[in-house]
Parts: sequence; structure tokens; C-alpha cells
Amino acid sequence: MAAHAVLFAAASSSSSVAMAAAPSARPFHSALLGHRLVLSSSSLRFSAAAVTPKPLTIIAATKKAVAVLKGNSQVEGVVTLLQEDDGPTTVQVRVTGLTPGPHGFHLHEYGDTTNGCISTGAHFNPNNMTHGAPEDEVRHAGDLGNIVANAEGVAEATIVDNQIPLSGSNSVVGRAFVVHELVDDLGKGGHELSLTTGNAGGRLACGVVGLTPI
Ligand SMILES: [Cu+2]
Ligand SMILES: [Zn+2]
Repeated sequence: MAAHAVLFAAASSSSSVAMAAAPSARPFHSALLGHRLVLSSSSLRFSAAAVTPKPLTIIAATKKAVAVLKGNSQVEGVVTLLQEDDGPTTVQVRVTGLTPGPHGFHLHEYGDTTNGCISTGAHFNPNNMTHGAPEDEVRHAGDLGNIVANAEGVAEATIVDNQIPLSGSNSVVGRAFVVHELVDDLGKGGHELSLTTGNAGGRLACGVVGLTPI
């Protein structure tokens, strides 16, 4: 405002120099302002376009989840899952209170424990397959084989698997791990339940998979 006041005062003094300065200075000034506005709005648009994909990439890069296994027995455990980008998921398992030996270990379809581990449903099976071993072509996605408890009843395992991602349409977040009473026969036992459950017996403990900070 002070600059304008000076400019009008100069123009009203009817000096030819001041009259010439007034029309040339003002359009120049506003043209400069306009130019600056265009620049800043386009740079805003540019920075928004450049920044937006970055957080999306970071979110997709590493995902981590955890499940706390509990049941009606003394069996309990913790399972952590880690997935980088669209790579395989690494599952770390520690379960205690088991009888020594192998126990079926699966991801079941539902993260519902309202009726204990029974309400977690059947093995997670998005591709409509029969039960098998983790290394088989034909298997439920949730078929993770057996975990083996030592003489102290502790089972520790690291499982790397391609069929249990933490995002996308086959995400296992919100589904449940179940550890079983008996050995999983991996679909090869010839029992009537071999091709559905691996005849792994009762459900000792289960836990719903939920996202956790990396
Ligand atoms: Cu199971
Ligand atoms: Zn299965």
C-alpha cells in the first residue's frame, strides 16, 4: 500500500516521467505476480504428483503381523509373519506346552474364536484345493505342515511360504493359526480326513493374525 501511495502521488504531480513510470510499472508488477502464481501452482501440482506414490511404496514394502495362540489347554504360543514387497512370507513360530513330537500347524479361514478354535473354520483354501504338504502343488494355502515339539514340549520353527501373503485378495490378516493335537499326515495317510484336515485331531490353541508395527 505504501508503494501505491507513492506511485499515485508521483502521477498526480503531472510530471511526464512519473506518468510514464506509472502505467509501465503497474502492469509489469502484476504480470510478475501472475507469473509467480502460475509457477507456484504448477510446482505444487508437481510436488504432489511426485510425493504421493512414495508413501504407497513404503506401505507395500514390508508388512508384519502377529498371532497369539491360546486354547483350552496349557498350550500357547506366538507366531510372527514378515513379508517384503510381494515376496514370500516368513513365519516364526514358538509354541509351548505341547506333547513331544509333530503337531499339525495351519492357517484356518476365519479369525473368529467366539466358540474357541472351532469357529476358525476349515483350512484357508482360496484356490479350492485338497489338503497337502506345504511343498505340494495341490494343497490348501493354509497348509503349513507340522511343527515338532522337543522333550520339553516346545516347538520352534521358521517357515517360508508363498501362499500366505499379508495383503491382497489372499491376505491372511484376520485369519487364524491353529496348532493341532496330532501329526498332520499331509494328505497322504489314507484316512477319510487326510484330504481335508490331514487327520491332525483336535485344536489345542489358535490365534488371529493381526498387523503389528514393523
Ligand atoms: Cu488346522
Ligand atoms: Zn489343509
